[in-house]
Amino acid sequence: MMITLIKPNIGRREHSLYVDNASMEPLQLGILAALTPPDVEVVMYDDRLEPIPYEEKTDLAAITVETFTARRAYEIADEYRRRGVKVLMGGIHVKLLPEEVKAHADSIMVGDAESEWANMIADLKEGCLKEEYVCQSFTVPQKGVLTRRDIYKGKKYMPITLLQFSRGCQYNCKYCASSVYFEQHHYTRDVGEVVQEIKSQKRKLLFFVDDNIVANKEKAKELFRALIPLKVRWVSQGSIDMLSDDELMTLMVKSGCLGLVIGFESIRPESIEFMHKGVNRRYVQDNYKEAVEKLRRYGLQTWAAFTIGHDTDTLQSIRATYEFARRNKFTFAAFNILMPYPGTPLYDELKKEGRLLYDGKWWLHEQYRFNYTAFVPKNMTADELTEAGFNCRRDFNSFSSVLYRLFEPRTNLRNPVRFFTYIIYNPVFRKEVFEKQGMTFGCLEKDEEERRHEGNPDPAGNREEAK
Ligand code: B12
Ligand code: SF4
Repeated sequence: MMITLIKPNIGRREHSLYVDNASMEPLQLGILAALTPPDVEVVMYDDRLEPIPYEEKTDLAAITVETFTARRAYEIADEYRRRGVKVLMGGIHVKLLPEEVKAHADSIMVGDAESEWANMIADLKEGCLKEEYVCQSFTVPQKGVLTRRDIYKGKKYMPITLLQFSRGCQYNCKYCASSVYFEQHHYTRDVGEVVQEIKSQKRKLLFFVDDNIVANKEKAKELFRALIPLKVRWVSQGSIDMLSDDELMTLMVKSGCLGLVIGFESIRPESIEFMHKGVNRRYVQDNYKEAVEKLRRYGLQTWAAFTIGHDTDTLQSIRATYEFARRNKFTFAAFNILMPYPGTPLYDELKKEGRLLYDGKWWLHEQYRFNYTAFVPKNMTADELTEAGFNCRRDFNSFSSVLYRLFEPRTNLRNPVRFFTYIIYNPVFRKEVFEKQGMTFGCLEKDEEERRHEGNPDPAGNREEAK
């Protein structure tokens, strides 16, 4: 028996599927492979990097679905089903909108797969796959499951190992899909198992893809203590309230942390209140002066994440956000347009107020494009917000800004590793600003047809076209 695991792309850029130059290994598929009994063969195809060989014989196509990849995931699912192959879908979007996904799948799995994957395989073997598997969340996730990384071999991924220490987050920022998925819970893995997972592979550069690695500060300290002897370097995501705990920060740095994605979200206290981001309340008061100073003192290279388009934002305040990020010489920054992800309080609120665009289902709409505004903002038009977001990204990643931000002695110029991290990744993200803007969701049937007939087109060729 064989299972084909699929990671869908977002969509198309001009006439070819977008090729992501900076793709990372899809952790969820490595976990699904690890959960699969040895008598079942597993192959994995990553639609971001390679064509999907629909003609290859398989017993099940198991597809991971996020909201922004849903349209493409459905195209892939429909093609497999047209060929008589059974399709199973799982992932965040499945939990957010199970009924929508069901229309494209023989079976769906709702929630973290660990509790139901083996049952599903037993049913598949018996030929009685259920329409729906509802998983239970374990207080200790991924217990006894060592990610199978052999499925990534031979694919052009970034040389960084993805793993998790924890899942979820207890906060409830109004726009956050993860908060809905995990029902405002935070679960931590067994530290010994995390150490074992790190030792089971060769890389020293790690990405903990936790929603918030410091959501439980005492558990995080336990992890950081265990990381110190491993001499690894790592990055992750964390909420800004970590800065209130000096012991935590000292251990974090000692354990090899290079930097974190931190949700600054807004420089306006009223916007922080509007989005229910209580963890930022204290830090926004002095315009993050204390926070930025502390991050520099600890020598962390920060990826500052902002969301723009809140009812309290104006075009001027959005521009001021960009200026704040440049002035503070953040290593990287994201200026994400506020997105109404289904299932979030933000989505429900905008729906109630009749402010959703694209029939309320931007992720399926033919006219919707990546990084476009999907709702009617209060103090500007949707187009103005889209343009303001693009301008922030373009200007923050401009050559003059990259040069200006480099000269931060305690972070970007702290040592050769920091310097190279800065110098290598800033151009990658600059390129992404232009390549991703306006990308369609999904792939036209015509393109799919072309890809099938072309056999195995060289992804580098597509990349040339996408420039
Ligand atoms: C790491 C990460 C990234 C990485 C990608 C890493 C990679 N491998 O490519 C980076 C930083 C590049 C990234 C980018 C983006 N991301 Co991101 N990302 C994450 C993060 C933090 C972790 C994902 C992960 O690996 N989780 C670990 C695995 C093990 O968990 P899992 O996927 O949930 O899988 C479990 C279950 O869902 C289930 N399951 C999953 N798939 C399947 C499939 C089947 C068949 C079955 C049965 C079960 C199953 O079982 C798994 C094991 O328990 C999530 C947050 C989150 N908690 O998911 C956001 C998240 C997925 N990202 C999000 C977003 C919005 C984005 C961006 C669009 C942001 C932007 N504006 O640019 C971009 C787009 C990416 C792109 N393709 O260009 C949102 C998506 C919201 C949504 N509703 O879809 C999330 C949920 C964050 C959030 N707080 O809302 N991201
Ligand atoms: S702190 Fe981050 S992960 Fe937690 S709910 Fe808010 S946005 Fe989501």
